Amino acid sequence: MTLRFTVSATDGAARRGRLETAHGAIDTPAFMPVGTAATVKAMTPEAVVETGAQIILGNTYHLMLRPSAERVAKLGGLHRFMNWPGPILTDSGGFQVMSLSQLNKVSEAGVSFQSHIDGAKYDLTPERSIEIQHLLDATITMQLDECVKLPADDKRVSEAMQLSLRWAERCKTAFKLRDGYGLFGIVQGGTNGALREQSAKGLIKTGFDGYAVGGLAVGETQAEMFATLDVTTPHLPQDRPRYLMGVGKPSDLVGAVQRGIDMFDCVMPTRSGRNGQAFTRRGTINIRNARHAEDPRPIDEHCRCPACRNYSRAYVHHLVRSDEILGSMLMTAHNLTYYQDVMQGLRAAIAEGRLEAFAAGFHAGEASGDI
Ligand code: PRF
Ligand code: ZN
Repeated sequence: MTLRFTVSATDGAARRGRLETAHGAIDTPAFMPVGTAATVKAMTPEAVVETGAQIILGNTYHLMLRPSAERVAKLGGLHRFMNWPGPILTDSGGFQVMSLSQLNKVSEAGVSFQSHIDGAKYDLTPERSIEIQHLLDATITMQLDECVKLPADDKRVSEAMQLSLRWAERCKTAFKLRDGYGLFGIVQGGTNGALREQSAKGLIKTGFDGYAVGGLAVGETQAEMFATLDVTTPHLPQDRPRYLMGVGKPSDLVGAVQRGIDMFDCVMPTRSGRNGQAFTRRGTINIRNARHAEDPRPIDEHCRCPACRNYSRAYVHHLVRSDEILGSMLMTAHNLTYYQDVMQGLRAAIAEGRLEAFAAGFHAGEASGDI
């Protein structure tokens, strides 16, 4: 195996593990901040490290358009380009093409689309996606897949899942084995258990270093997402990491870890932070709300982040309302720190066999409301 993954403890379906890569180790369950355009928005890499993050996510789609994979390679790869020496997982591009590009067309060969920046035409095949991720020097490369928005009928979901399986095999063939680097397959199949099982089995036959669950958090409820995980993770190998793509809010992370997920990424803490939403141990608050205008307390009394150690809600309220850059910086640092602390809490709880009590305490805290 090119990526070493060891599970040190389990609690129900949940796992406490460690993934060792060419760029460093990742304690799991892990949350990956999103660094779409070679930056975790509003954060220096040093500030990202300070939150506790051990791996970040980058995007094939954005980087192929600007500044181009070839330019990043010329400048020493993504790690050196953005000064993040740690592990980087890159998404393969297909999902972002569907959500961001103007005209796009999926065929057996791959996906063709027009850039959302200047309208220029591109073709993204499984082979080109892998080549781009190699040029970026991604620690973990994702297969190209097709993700269907829900609700959708089984026929549509099944066709996308089968196409993703054929692309998975082409990605595996194109992927160059290197020590400490890995390639993940992506399970598709919507909320249909039979399709999820078929997808997982097909991917396992091809063989990957890790298995992602894609096609969720695309319009279904949390209950439907959890039910889908319940019928998916049992079909995945115990000794390989499992990654739930594009998820989620804190309660999604807790529930998915309880169902055997090891890795997550989501724009929520960064994007909604810039927008004024702060995650706290007592649920979410909107710092733009007038009730914070003269509040001398920090966003979260129990938070170790620089925003909560040094600044009042009143000040962050003023910054965010005034569209000041520092408002985005402090809100992002806070939210990412909160997410990392939830993950740390989950890891400790699994190791000590008290995940159920941890989850109960988490939900009680969220429900208690801001005071
Ligand atoms: N596939 C890929 N990236 C993704 C997803 C997917 O299904 C999702 C779905 N939540 C987020 N990001 N390649
Ligand atoms: Zn904080």
